Amino acid sequence: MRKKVILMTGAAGEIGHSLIQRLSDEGRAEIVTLDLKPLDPEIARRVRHPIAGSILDRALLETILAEYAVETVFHLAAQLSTRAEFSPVAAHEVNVNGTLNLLEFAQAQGRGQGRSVTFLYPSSIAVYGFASLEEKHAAGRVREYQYTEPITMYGCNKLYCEQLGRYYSRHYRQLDVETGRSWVDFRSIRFPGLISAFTVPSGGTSDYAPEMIHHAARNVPYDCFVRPDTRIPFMAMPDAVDALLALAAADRSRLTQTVYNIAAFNPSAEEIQQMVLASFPDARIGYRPDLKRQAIVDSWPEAVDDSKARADWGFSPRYGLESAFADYLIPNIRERYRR
Ligand code: AKB
Repeated sequence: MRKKVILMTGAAGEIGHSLIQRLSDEGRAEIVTLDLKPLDPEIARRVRHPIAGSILDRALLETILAEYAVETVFHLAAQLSTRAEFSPVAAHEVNVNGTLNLLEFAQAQGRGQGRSVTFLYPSSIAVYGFASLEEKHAAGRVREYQYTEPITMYGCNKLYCEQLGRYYSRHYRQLDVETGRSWVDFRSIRFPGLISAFTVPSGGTSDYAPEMIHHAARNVPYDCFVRPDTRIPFMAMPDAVDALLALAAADRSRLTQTVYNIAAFNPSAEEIQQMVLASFPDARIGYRPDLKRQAIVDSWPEAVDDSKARADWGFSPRYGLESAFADYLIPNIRERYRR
C-alpha cells in the first residue's frame, strides 16, 4: 500500500522553505520533496523523504510514482526571470519540459489511484507585458486576461504552463476514448514579488525589495538595481503560503478559472526604502539602475485585480505594507541576524 503524500518540487527554494514549515507545523501530511539543491537542515527534518534529483529525470519520477500515492503536487521548481535571460533554452527545459513531466506524473498518479491529483502551480506577474511605462500606468489593476504579452523567457514559460495545466485539467487526450480522462486538478496563482524574513531570493528581478531589507538588517550597503519610482505588486511570504493552501483546499466546484491573480501591496522602491530606514536609520541605500533588469520590471503591472480569487476561494491577505514590516519582516529579520 503506497503511502499517501504531498510531493513538492523546488522545495529548497523560498516558497518551499515556508510551505514545508507551515505544513509540518500543522501536521497536515507527509511531504516528499524533489530538488537539485539540498534542503536547509532545519527544513529537511520536517520532511518524510527529501529526494535529490531533477524534475527532468523521468526515471526518477517513475520511481516516486511506484513508491508513493501523491494526493497533492506543489510544483515550485523554476528558473526565475533574471537567471532565465542568461540561459533561456535551459530555462525553457526546466520551466516547461519539467512542468510537462510533472503534469504527466500527476495524470499517471491520478489514473492509478482513481482520483484527481490536486496540482498547485505558482505562476507570476511576469506573464504580463506592457509596451511602455505610459501603458503600464494607464492599465492600473489588471485582470488575468489582460496584457499577457511577456518579454522574458520565464514569463513566456509561466504563461504557457498555465495553458498546459488547463489542458491537462479539462481537455487531456480528448480524442482518445480509452485514456481521454483528466486526473489532474490544476490550480495556479500568479504571484507578485515575494518577501520572506527567513530567506533571500536569487535569480529574480523583483529581488530588489528583499535584498534591500536584508542588506539593511546586516548593515551592508545596497545599491538598488531599479529606479526609486519603480512600482510592482509585492506580498509577504506567509500570505503566499496561505494562498497556496487555501486554493489547494478550495471546493473545485467554486473555481471559475484555473489561474488567479492575488495582491497585497504595491510600493515603489523608494517607499520600500522609507520603510527600511524607519527600522534601520543607518542603512546605506543607493540606486544604480540596471537598465536591462529595469526594462523587465517596467513591463510588469503596477497592480493586479484579485477579485476572482477573493470571490472564488476567499483570498484575503493578512499583511499590508506597514503590517508586513511591523509584524512580520522586521521582528523576524532582527532575530535572524542577531544570531
Ligand atoms: C522574479 O523576479 O522572477 C520572480 C517573479 C516576480 O515571479 N520573483
